Amino acid sequence: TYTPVPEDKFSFGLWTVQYPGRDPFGEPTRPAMDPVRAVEKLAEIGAYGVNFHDDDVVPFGSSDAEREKILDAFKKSLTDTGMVVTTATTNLFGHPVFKDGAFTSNLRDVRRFALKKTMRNIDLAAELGAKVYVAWGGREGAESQASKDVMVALDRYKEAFDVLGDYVTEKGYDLRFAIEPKPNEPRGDILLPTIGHALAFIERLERPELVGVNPEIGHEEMAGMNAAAGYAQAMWQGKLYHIDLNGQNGPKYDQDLRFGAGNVRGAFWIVDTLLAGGYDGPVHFDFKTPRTEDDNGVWVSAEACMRNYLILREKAQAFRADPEVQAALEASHLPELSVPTLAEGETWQTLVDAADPDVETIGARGMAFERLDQLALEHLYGIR
Ligand code: 3MF
Ligand code: MG
Ligand code: MG
Ligand code: MG
Repeated sequence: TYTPVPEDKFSFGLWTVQYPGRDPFGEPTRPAMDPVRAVEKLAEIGAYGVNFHDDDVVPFGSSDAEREKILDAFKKSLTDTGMVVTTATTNLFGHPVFKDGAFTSNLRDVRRFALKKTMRNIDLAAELGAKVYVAWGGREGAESQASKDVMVALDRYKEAFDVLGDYVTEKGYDLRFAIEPKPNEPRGDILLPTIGHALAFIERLERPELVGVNPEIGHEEMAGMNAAAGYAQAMWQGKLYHIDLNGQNGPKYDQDLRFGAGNVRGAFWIVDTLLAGGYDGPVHFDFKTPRTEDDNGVWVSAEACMRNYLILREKAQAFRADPEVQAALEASHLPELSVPTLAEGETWQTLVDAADPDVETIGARGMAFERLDQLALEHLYGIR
């Protein structure tokens, strides 16, 4: 049991298993991993799809001939394994040219180059059948306030998504964008730091229907946010185009633990929220195996992401199916929240004219949320 099947739609960023363990304080502890090996091993452990940055597959600066050769081998590995390319993205943060950002760099040449680099990889993404193009604003931000005019930078950010929207539309690609918010790291502050900032920004674009969000659990927790609540709002707005699942222990550096590690309770509610909202996109993992591990540890960690999702899915389903939970939901008046505040035909005038409820009695009555939450914890702790 807890064995992934294709219907689970588990996918991984190539960069997750390729991460060699380099951090700001130390050299890599694992050798570089060829993308072909990453695809083959991911297929072997039961993943359904992959997602990649252009540079994960074709090193930055490769000649056209090198690029073609590498891509041939990569495409062959996809065909041989039956792995789906669910998503693709652009590395707009690695090369020093992007040290002040890409779409919002103060340097116009950099912004133009960033768009060109993105469009080139969009062509590949479309060719390989990806349906979502992720955009994490890696270095779109600043360390100091005067160095970035945020309002003007947002103009340039909007301009970039408007150009990319024109591009996919005019090329006839069946591709939507998903903005990935993050509060900080590698910049001191990053533009579009949370799900809410991104959702508000999207509404200012020329083609808002083409753009949604790709929230990462760890990024939201770095900002002290409740990731499950953010996922729920994104679904409510029809904008949860993709997800980055991983683990994080509260506001600190971007830990990228395997999914299910870190804030376990938060992970349970993420799965419950995705099931309740009917999310049917790829169940995608963006984690990093700690640099203490060798190659074997990488695959232990990758497999555990899927296993933990399946375990938590079973627990969330059992929680919802438990008659005691259903009674507790009832006792906590959850069904009543679904009833519109005004009845059919009522207006504000009805409320103005209405008699006040018995506020003392209502105020004295408990909501029974502790019982409900304890039931959830007991399902999670595995005693129910
Ligand atoms: C960084 C990230 C990124 C994005 C990726 C997809 C390297 O914290 O989460 O992973 O997920 O760039 O756009
Ligand atoms: Mg991340
Ligand atoms: Mg992260
Ligand atoms: Mg991510």
